Amino acid sequence: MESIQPILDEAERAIAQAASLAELQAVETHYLGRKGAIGQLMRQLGTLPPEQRPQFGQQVNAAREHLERLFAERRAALEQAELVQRIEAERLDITLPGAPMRPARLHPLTLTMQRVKRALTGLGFEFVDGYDLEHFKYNFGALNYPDDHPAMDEQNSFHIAPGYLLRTQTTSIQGRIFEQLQRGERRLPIRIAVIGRCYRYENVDATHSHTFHQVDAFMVDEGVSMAHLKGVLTQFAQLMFGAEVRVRFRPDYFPFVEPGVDFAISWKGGWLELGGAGLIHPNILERYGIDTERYSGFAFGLGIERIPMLQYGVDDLRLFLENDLRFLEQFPLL
Ligand code: FA5
Repeated sequence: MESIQPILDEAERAIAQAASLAELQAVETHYLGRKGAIGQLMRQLGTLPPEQRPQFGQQVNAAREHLERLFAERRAALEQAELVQRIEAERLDITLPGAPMRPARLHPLTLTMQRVKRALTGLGFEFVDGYDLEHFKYNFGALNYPDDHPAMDEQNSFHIAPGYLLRTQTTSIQGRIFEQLQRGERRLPIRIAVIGRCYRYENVDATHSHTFHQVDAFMVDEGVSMAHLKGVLTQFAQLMFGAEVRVRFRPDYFPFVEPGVDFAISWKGGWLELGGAGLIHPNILERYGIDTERYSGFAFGLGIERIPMLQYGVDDLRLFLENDLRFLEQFPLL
């Protein structure tokens, strides 16, 4: 018992001081392992006189069981402590704010085009998709441009391949629609509109860009006159700019209309040109087999960029193309 008690005392201290499961494991190996202190005591058994052996054996076994219990208790306590620690370390604070969601907004040109579409749809026009990459024949040929007409130089264009260019005007939809009429895919009367990008090889400045947007609309029916054109554009202007707005039409020339006008709205004491308009040239209607004794049509084409420039007081059209967030973030959230 004299040789056992000091080992027991020492082991109890070591167990109590073990601060982690790994440490406890090392202590356990030291005392209870195959070459441990208790094992060594057992090996002393053979050196004792036979009459002392049973008692010594019992005492060593009792010491081992005592230590085994202490180890089990300490292990349970350490496991519990480590669990608590891990739960604490992995704790989620569900009151923390989430990752910020950046609310979206529409580009000012998109907002404007949505409004234009709504206004013209309300006035009875059907929007169709045109083509950014267009045949020369639709962009110019179908629109009554004579082969050597200087207008084709005026609208310096981006030629992509022989016979193809980036459309310079959304008016290029007309020939396609008239062909659909000829093929019997549509029937008169028609009221068609198209909105989208146009491209011109042009010097860029505060009001002109190589890439910009237009909306075109045209109508063919019996007895369509300039009065209808003026009525539609007046209503359109009021829907877009408010009931107070006034409209102005002045004679202008485009090969595809006769008579042709330019169209302006009153703005801050002056007039602001939005685009061109007129009655569809009879040459075009006849070319597509439409009886001009019976039918006539009007057409207009307007630049889109001007509209948000007015409404938001933007003085440089290039801002719409540059996608500078400091500019775009000033527009309303969705
Ligand atoms: C036309 O493009 C004709 N197709 C309009 C038309 C249609 C007339 C139907 C008659 C019947 P114009 O080249 O003037 O016309 O352009 C119309 C509008 O597009 C201009 O008033 C302007 O607002 C806008 N626009 C033209 N070029 C540019 C440009 N480089 N940058 C920004 N806007 C432009």
